[in-house]
This record gives sequence, structure tokens and C-alpha cells, in this order.
Amino acid sequence: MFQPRITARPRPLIDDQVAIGSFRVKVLTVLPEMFPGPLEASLIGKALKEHIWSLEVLDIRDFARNKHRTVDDTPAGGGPGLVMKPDVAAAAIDHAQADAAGETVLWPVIYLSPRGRSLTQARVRELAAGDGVTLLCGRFEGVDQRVLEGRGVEEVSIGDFVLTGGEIPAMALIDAVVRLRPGVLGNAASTEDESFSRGLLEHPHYTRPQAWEGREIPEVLLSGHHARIAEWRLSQAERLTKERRPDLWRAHTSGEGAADGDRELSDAQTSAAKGGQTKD
Ligand code: 4FV
Repeated sequence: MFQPRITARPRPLIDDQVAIGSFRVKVLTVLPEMFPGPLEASLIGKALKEHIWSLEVLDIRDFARNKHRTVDDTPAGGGPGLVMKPDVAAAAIDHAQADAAGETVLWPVIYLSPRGRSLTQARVRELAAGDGVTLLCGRFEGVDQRVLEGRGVEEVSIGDFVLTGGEIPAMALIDAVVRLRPGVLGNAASTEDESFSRGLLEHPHYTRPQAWEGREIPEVLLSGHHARIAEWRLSQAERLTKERRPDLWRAHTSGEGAADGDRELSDAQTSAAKGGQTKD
């Protein structure tokens, strides 16, 4: 088993105090200094301090095989840019997927790339119901295909555009997953009728003042008539989804859409995903 050359200063982000039930995130990157970055702020940052989740950042260069810490090489068949070397990427993945006892952890390894399957709230929910995730961040043309196949790596995209690296997509995925973990969002209710929770886009939102630049809050929202308000919000969500996301509307009307809506995962659900053991 390849032993990584531990850099002189172990990463302060190695969170060895992983609490039971804590969601474990392992990030493989050639730019470890980008983390935790924005993940240290606000609710996600608070959850990190409270060990609701843990972050371990591994520098892929620590798994390079030569003294130049080379992690990439020119593309076979020619062409621009560089490709991440399979042996180096695999060594980093194997190190990440080996828990303290050297057993292979069972959580997914995800490579963030524009070629990936689009990240959806449904996939985020699945990930949040698990124990953890390992995220491989590219910085080049890509990663050698053989390591993706050889290690069963799942490719995920955060959108049809090209970034300079996978680190920001990794942070987006972490934020989306961790916010569904118990105890992260103040009032759990807020995830219930948010975008995609019912396979629909969210209805418009309003707050005081009642009139602003000659624009009024829709009367129904001030009526106190909860059934009519819910009905108005649903009709708005459907209208917006039809207009802006015919793909979502098709999925929604063909019953494919989000099944049971999003709600903060109860401990029972989280542990169910863990195969039944509960904390209490
Ligand atoms: C990306 C995306 C993305 C492509 C080349 C990193 C960059 C570089 N990742 N969704 N869109 N990645 O643009 O996930 O390696």
C-alpha cells in the first residue's frame, strides 16, 4: 500500500475529532489552501465547529511518486492541457477511502467535472443520508479515465459551464449536503417547500413594506387565508416551473419529480441510511 509522503506541516484541517454520526467529507485537491474557505462561514461553518460534519483535505501532490511531485502529464493522442495521472489520483483516493483501521469506507467518491451527471437535490438528499463523501477536484483537462473506471468514481457536474478547477463545485456540493444534516438549518421547515422539494421551482417571496416603488404585495398573501395562500404559492411554483424549466415540469407531471419532498433528515432516517443503528 503506497504510503504518502506526509508534508512537513500536516493540514490543520485534518479533523481527528470526528464525532459519532458526523458527516465526513474528504477533499482531494492540488490547492488545499482553498479549504475550508467559504465553508467556514455561517451555518456550514458553525456545523463544522460543532462536528456535525468534518473536513479532511488531502493534497494530491503528497501522493506523487517523484521528487518533483508531478501529478499530471500530457494527454495521450495529443491536444492541449494536462491530464491527472492515474497512479497518483488512485493513491490519493485509496488513502481517502481507507478509514483509521485501513478498512475501505463505503461512501461514494465523486469527481466534479462538466462531463458529470447534473447534481440534483435528489442526489444531494441521498448523499446527506449517508456517512460521508470523498471529492476529487480536477484542475486540468481531466483525470485519466482508467482511475475513474478502476475506482468506481462518480462524475458530477454543477452546471453546463467550465471552471478552472473542481474546488468550487466541491464546496457547492458540500454546502448542499451539509445543510440537510440534522441540526444545521435553524428551522428544518425551511427545506420543505424550497426549490426542487416538490420537483417544482419556488414561488415568489415578499416581505414588508406592503408597497414598494408602487409595487404591492399580492393581496392573497395579506389575507391570512392559509389555504388560499398555499394554493396561490403552488400555482406560482407551477407557472414558474412551466415557464423556466419545462424539463422539471415534464418530470413533475409524469410523476418522476421529487417523491417525498425535502425535509431535514430526521435522526431516524439518517441512521436508517446507516443500516439501522440509532444514537440513543
Ligand atoms: C465543473 C463543473 C468544472 C473543468 C476543468 C475543472 C473544471 C477543470 N466541475 N461542474 N462545471 N470543472 O467546470 O463540476 O479540471
